[in-house]
Amino acid sequence: MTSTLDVAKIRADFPILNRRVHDKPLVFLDSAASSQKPAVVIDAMDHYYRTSHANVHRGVHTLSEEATALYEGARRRIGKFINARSSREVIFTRNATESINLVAFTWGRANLRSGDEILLTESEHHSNIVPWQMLAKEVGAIVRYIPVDAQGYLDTSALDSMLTVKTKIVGIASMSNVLGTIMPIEEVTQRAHGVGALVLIDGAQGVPHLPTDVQAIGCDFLAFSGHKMCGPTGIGVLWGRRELLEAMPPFLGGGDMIRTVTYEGAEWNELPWKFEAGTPAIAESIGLGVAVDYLSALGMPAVRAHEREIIAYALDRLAEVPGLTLIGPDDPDRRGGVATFTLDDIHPHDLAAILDGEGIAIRAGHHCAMPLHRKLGLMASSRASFYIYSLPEEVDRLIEGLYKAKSIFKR
Ligand code: 7TS
Repeated sequence: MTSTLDVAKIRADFPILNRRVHDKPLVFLDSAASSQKPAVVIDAMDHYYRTSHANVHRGVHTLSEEATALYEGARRRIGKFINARSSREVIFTRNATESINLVAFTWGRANLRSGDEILLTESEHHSNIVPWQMLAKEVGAIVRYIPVDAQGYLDTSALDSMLTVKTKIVGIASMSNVLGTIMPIEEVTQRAHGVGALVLIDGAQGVPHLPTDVQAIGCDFLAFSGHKMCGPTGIGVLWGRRELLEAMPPFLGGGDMIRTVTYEGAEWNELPWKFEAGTPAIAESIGLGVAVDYLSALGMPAVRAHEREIIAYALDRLAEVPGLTLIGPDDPDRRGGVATFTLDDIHPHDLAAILDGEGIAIRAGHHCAMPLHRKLGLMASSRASFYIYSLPEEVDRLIEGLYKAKSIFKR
């Protein structure tokens, strides 16, 4: 297999990959939950704290100016990474979850009424279900779900009947964290706009792994997390179309998000700060800016090409294992670097524990997609997920681990 990325060189950038777990070289196959971090990101955050830390947007003093320049510089680079028209459209949040909640509780509360419909897919992460359910309960709206078929593809023919003038917003992940399906977000966006609905893309999985261009997609909101794309935890992004963000009320109130305050009331700051109440995650945003530079230098098309190769290899190797049932598409062109499966009747938690003994980290459980698991007739599944540092040899180690689990359980 010839990867389009120099994976050996990339691996040398990630200190944690030298670790041993249970005296075996670590095989980290849980990047869909959170990716590892290259030294440049760790060093940038460390350097910031050692040399330039002060609160942002506050002082006239040198350190505050340096911190503000770093913070706002990161915002600009993140905006370019997703091809935002303006960095004013890039709002820092804690994570994708908070970004989606922000839209549900500001735009949603202001615009949704009793009987309005919120359209999601059956494969959404809880983060793109629960905030909408909470909003729906509050305003009397209805949440509906576009079906996903047995192969893990979205049933776009259902859009004909499900998209109506009642539909006010469509929420869809660009890539499913369980099925791995790369979703037809451009088509869904076009058709949703056809009935006047807005579209929120949950890019928690898509943005780290696929080239993402908000102008090309044509969507209205994009939510993603820094920690799944080589950045730190505690920092996420909401991108939104400027006119929409301008019209939305703020989410949280406090310092930084105001222009003026009197004892009687307040006026809001301009974008993006209107949505950034309180002292933000400064070091984390700087770390995410560096992570975006790191991914941009590799090139997101090359990142995708590498993951396509590794998932194609993983799907081939997994298909050799008797008793293994793959969940999601078997076409690597339509699947990201996520391989979810069950193995005989071995509980995913037992399997994950056996693999951990071999130094292999996978995720077991419902992956925050309980409704999808219930629809598939499963309580839980096992998931191996890949990233820029994943090697075919690691897929081989996984397969060996699966055979070991089978022999322990005499399957
Ligand atoms: N949306 C999708 C599609 C996700 O995969 C996740 C996290 C989220 C939203 C929420 O991201 P957060 O950073 O706000 O927590 N997914 C997973 C996962 O698959 N395993 O752990 C977290």
